[in-house]
Amino acid sequence: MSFTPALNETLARQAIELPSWAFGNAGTRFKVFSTPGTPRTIQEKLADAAQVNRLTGLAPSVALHIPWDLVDDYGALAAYAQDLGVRLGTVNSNTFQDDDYKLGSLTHVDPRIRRKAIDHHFACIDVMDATGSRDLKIWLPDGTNYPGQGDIRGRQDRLADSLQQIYARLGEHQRLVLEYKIFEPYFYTMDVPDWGTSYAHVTALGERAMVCLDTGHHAPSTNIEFIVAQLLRLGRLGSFDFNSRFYADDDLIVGAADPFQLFRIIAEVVRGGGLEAGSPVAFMLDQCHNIEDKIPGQIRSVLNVQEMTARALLIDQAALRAAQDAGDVLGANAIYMDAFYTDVRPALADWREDRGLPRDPVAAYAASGYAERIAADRVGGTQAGWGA
Ligand code: LRH
Ligand code: MN
Ligand code: MN
Repeated sequence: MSFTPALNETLARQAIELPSWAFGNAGTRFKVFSTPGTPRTIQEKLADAAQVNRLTGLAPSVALHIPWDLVDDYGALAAYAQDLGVRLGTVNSNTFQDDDYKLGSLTHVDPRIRRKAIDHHFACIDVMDATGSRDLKIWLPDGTNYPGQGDIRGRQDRLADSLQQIYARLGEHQRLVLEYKIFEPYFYTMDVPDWGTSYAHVTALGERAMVCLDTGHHAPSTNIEFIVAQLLRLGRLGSFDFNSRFYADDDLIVGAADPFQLFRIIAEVVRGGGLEAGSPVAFMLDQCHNIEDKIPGQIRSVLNVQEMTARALLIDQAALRAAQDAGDVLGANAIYMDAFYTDVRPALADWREDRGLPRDPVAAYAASGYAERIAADRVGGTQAGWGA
C-alpha cells in the first residue's frame, strides 16, 4: 500500500515533543538503574533528543522541567538547541520535590507557601519568555491522604485563585495547560484528579488555558478516546502527554501496552480536527525509561505514535459515516478495524526514505556509534531529575 498525498502531508506536519527527563536515569521507588552515557546536563539531554529528531524527523522540540533543567541563561540554551536542530518547547513546573509542599502548593492553606508556589510559576514564565516557549504545563502533586485531612472545597478555591494569578502573568501568545491525574502522590484526593476539574479551572481562566491529557493518568478501563472527543468538541484539548501503562502511571513506551487504545485516541484526534494545520493540540511524550536505553526508547515511542497516526488517517471517513448513519453496526466497526489492522510499516519506511531519513531509525541508531561515544565521553557528574 502507499499513502495519498494528503496523508503524506498530514504526516509531514506531525511533531512530537520529547521530555528532557526521558533521557535521564529513572526508576521506581525501589531502584533507579543507571545507563552508560546518561546525560549529566540539559545540554547533553538536548544532544540526545536531537539524535531522535535526526533519525525520525518527528521530534523537533524538547520540553523542559524546572528546576531539573536549571541554567543561568535560557536564551543561550535556546540558541544551543537551535544549533542542534531542535527547539525548546513546553516548560513544566515542579512543586513535587520540596518539603514546603508536603501539604500542598497552589492549594496550600499557608499564604507564604502558596506565594512561593505561585512565584515558582512566575519564574517558569520568565524561562518561557527567554526561550520563546508557548506552553506552561502545570501538573500539581497537590492532594490529601485521609478523609477530613483537608477542606476539598477550600483547596479548589485557593487553586482557582492561584491559577488566576499565574494566568494573568502569561504573555498574549503563551498558554497554560493544566494536567490532571487520578491519584499519586496522594491517595485519597487529588486537587486536579480528572478532566472535568481541569476543564472547570481552565474555562474560568480564559481562552488560552487548556487541558493536558496524560494517557497514564486515568482509572483502569477509562474510555480515554471519549475524553479526547469531548475536549476537542469543547475546544479545550491543549496537549497530550503520551505514554503507556499496564497498571498505574507506568510511563512505558507509547503504544507498548495497548496499541489499539493509541489508535482509538488518535482516531478521535483526527475526527476532531486535531491534526489539521493550526490545530491547538500539542503532541508530547511523558516517559521514563527505567530498564531500556533511553534514546532508542524515545525513537520507538515517536515511531509508534506516527504508526498509529498513519493507521488512523486510513479510516475511510465517508464510508464510516455512511455505515453509521445507516445503522450498520458491524459494517461501521469493520471499516474502523480495517484501518487499525493495516500494516503501514513498509509505507512509513518509504515515507522516511523519500525525506532522506533512515528506513529503520532504530537500526540506524544502533549502527551510528552514538551510544558507544556517549558511554565513553560522559563519565562522572550527577544528573538532575528523577534519579537525583
Ligand atoms: C506526573 C507527570 C507530570 C510531571 C511528569 C514528570 O505524573 O505526568 O507530567 O511533570 O510526570
Ligand atoms: Mn505527564
Ligand atoms: Mn505521570
